[in-house]
Amino acid sequence: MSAPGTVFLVVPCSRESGRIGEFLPGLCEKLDALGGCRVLVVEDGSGVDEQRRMNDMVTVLQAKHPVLCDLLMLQENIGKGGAVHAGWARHEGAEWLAFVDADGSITPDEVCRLIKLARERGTEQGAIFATRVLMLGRDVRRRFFRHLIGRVYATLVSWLLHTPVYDSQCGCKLVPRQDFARVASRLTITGFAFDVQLLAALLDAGITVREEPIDWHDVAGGKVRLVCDSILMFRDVLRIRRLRKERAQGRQGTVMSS
Ligand SMILES: Nc1nc2c(ncn2[C@@H]2O[C@H](COP(=O)(O)OP(=O)(O)O)[C@@H](O)[C@H]2O)c(=O)[nH]1
Ligand SMILES: [Mg+2]
Repeated sequence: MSAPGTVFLVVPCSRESGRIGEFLPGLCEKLDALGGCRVLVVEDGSGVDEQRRMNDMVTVLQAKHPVLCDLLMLQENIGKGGAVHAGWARHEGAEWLAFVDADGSITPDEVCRLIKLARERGTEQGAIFATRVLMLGRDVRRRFFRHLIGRVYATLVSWLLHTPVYDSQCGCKLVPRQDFARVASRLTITGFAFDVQLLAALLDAGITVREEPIDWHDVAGGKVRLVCDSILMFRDVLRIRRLRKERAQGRQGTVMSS
């Protein structure tokens, strides 16, 4: 699948058999029609029963949708970031690596729109990060408290990493595979802050990242625990900042000693 514009789209899933049924069939239908895409659902450590339900669902859909790969089942829970990275490692030679959340907060039509945009721009224009901006012409429906926490987090990320990103956490991103390959060995965060590290690593490697406003609606049943996961994500941002500083100092040392 190495033709220009091909997309390998991972759907990370943790106990999603209840929600993904509303999203995956429509996504597969749209992407089959669009062409040049593969979809890989990654399920890690949600237990035997849940994995069987997911596997049954994927098997049934595969009969109708060539776009859908076999379910990737991992026994241990490795976090959203770990699941995306594990999925991307099976990229089948696609030009673009992408992920989208399983809950349908971003509709299949919006996923298609982003893929078309990536194809129009080409990989030379770098990665595309979806972003939730309440603005004319876009339909963003979020619960007030979630929106608030999201804005605080995004602002902290911008300050701490000196990176004017509006929304690092939105659940759909597309990255040229060649660009990802350049930074993959630096990506150590496997939890919900993995996208922040991906962003920082791409920018540090001189790769362009563009944010693209999308339509979004909150879907009930989210797995992010607002207090506990926010603390973990904040800790991870501090870790990313420290690793970045150490790398920059290391680079300076190399330049000075040469
Ligand atoms: N594979 C995997 N996916 C995860 C994990 N944690 C969250 N996800 C997925 O990440 C996506 C975003 O999570 P979600 O619960 O919608 O986040 P929220 O809406 O912000 O609470 C969903 O597709 C989840 O199933 C995990 O540990 N492993
Ligand atoms: Mg969600």
